[in-house]
Amino acid sequence: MIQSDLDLFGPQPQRLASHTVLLPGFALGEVEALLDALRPVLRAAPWRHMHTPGGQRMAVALSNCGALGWVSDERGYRYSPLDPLSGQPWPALPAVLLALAGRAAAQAGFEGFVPDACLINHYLPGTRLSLHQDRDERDFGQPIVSISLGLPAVFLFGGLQRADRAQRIALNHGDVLVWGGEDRLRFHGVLPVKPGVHPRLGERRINLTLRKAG
Ligand code: MD3
Ligand code: FE
Repeated sequence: MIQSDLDLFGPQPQRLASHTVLLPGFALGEVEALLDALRPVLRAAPWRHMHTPGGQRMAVALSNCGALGWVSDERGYRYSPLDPLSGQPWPALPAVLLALAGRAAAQAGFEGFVPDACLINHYLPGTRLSLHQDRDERDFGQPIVSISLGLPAVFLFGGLQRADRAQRIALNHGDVLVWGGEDRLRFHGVLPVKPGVHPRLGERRINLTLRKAG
């Protein structure tokens, strides 16, 4: 078969670990619908920098939508039904996000994924996210679906121990990553975003993570 025949089907899913699948460009056809859905979410729940329990201002700005949103303050990390800025419930999870997450999860082998939380991260050039585990969700048996938009990033995909050697994986505009099972508690992070201007999003990277938190 010649190369152009393969390209007709686009890049293929890549299994990065036993229960981690990268779906290159999976969200590309829905970028405009996603951005349209995010606009009112971010109007109601604007970007903010939270502080770690230790008092450090986080470099990543964030917001949330869905029944639960991830928050951090001097009392700790947790999911909350209310936006601490407005005192109101977080904006609802847009249907386009819910549907995309369900299709991506199914493609990666997790049928029936119904997230109740979407953490929205905002990176300017130079912003990084240090190595951490996601363990504030109730059921680690549920996968997480991540959608990357805007400037590319390199994520660090580590092991179950902080000191385990991390793989470096490029995450580009429109890529979707799904991980669950035994990979759910791997340490991971994002290297400082390189300076650049994305043709659609400008000087930023946005990452959406869909989770079943409650
Ligand atoms: C999970 N966000 O919000 S998502 C987070 O790009 C978070 O904003 C990052 O980590 C971001 O908690 C990364 C993609 C990702 C990559 C590797 C992982 C999630 C992972 C490895 C193990 C578990
Ligand atoms: Fe994380």
